[in-house]
Amino acid sequence: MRTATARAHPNIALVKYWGKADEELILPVAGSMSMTLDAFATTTTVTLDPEADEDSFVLNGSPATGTALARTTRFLDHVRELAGSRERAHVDSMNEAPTAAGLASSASGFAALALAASRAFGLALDERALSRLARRGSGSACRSVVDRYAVWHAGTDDETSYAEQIDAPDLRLVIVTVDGAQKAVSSREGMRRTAATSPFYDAWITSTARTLEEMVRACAAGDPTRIGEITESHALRMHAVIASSEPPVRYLAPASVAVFDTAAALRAQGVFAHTTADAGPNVCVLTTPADAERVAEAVSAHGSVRIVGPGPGAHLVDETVDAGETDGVAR
Ligand code: 2P0
Repeated sequence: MRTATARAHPNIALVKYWGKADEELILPVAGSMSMTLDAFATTTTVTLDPEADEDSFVLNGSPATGTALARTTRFLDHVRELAGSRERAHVDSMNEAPTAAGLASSASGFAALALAASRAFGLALDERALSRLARRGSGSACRSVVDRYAVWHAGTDDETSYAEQIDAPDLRLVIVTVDGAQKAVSSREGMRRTAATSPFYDAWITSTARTLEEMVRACAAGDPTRIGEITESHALRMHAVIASSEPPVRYLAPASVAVFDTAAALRAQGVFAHTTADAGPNVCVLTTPADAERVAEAVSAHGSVRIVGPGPGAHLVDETVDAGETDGVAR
């Protein structure tokens, strides 16, 4: 029996991904940049089952059905194609992120699944190939393959669209959970709507490409202040282009906006605090290790807080191949 277990963490983009150039391959309209977190891991075990006619998927102890199962099967189809296999698999996945934290589990989920499934099916992918594979499950998952900070190169085809590590100063994110409610419009649907209806979409694409170049320069220069400024501007720009869709989508709640204001007030006092938010009401404040506690205390009036830092990319936890099947036990 072949089985492999892998772990991966969510990531928070400091330059955002919003919009696809190719829905099937999940190629983005522009590159993005993120911090892989040191918390909220997904741990996934993939076990090949030569007897089974279908894949099965258990998420947090409950059998998944419908869209969740269909997306996993579709992803495993890519892995089978790469491995030249027709075997079905059982996937067991545990997610440490509280649903209410609003952290997209699709990034950690597909990064962990890409690694566990590729190993279970006997593939030894390098980081770039693994990032490309994870991207097929969910765009942002390609960044969770990478340690600490990642740049996702938009690319123009399957081979050229992948994430790789980038050096950046040691920073922290204060995650503020302001609202546990499910987001009104999924990222996937929100992206489609923005692309189809926003009059500002072309400007979003061209400006994001430039912003990413500027972010890469700020990282290379080790300039945390510029990294923070770009982070907040780009997040607000993403929310602006989303809000300009028809019918409009607005992800930020009043409490989310209050966090932006609190961080601005802290900045005026010399504290490092720059705010970002994804496709939901929860907010992250980028700060330094020295200022993290102070920021967390100030924004705790708006929700529950958790300080996180840069963490590891997808990694293998365990792997077993029965003796006799191939070359024995591999670790
Ligand atoms: C990001 N988000 O860069 C942006 C910012 C949400 C807001 O990547 O359709 O779940 O699976 O490729 O990766 C969320 O989008 O979308 C996302 P799909 P994904 O983190």
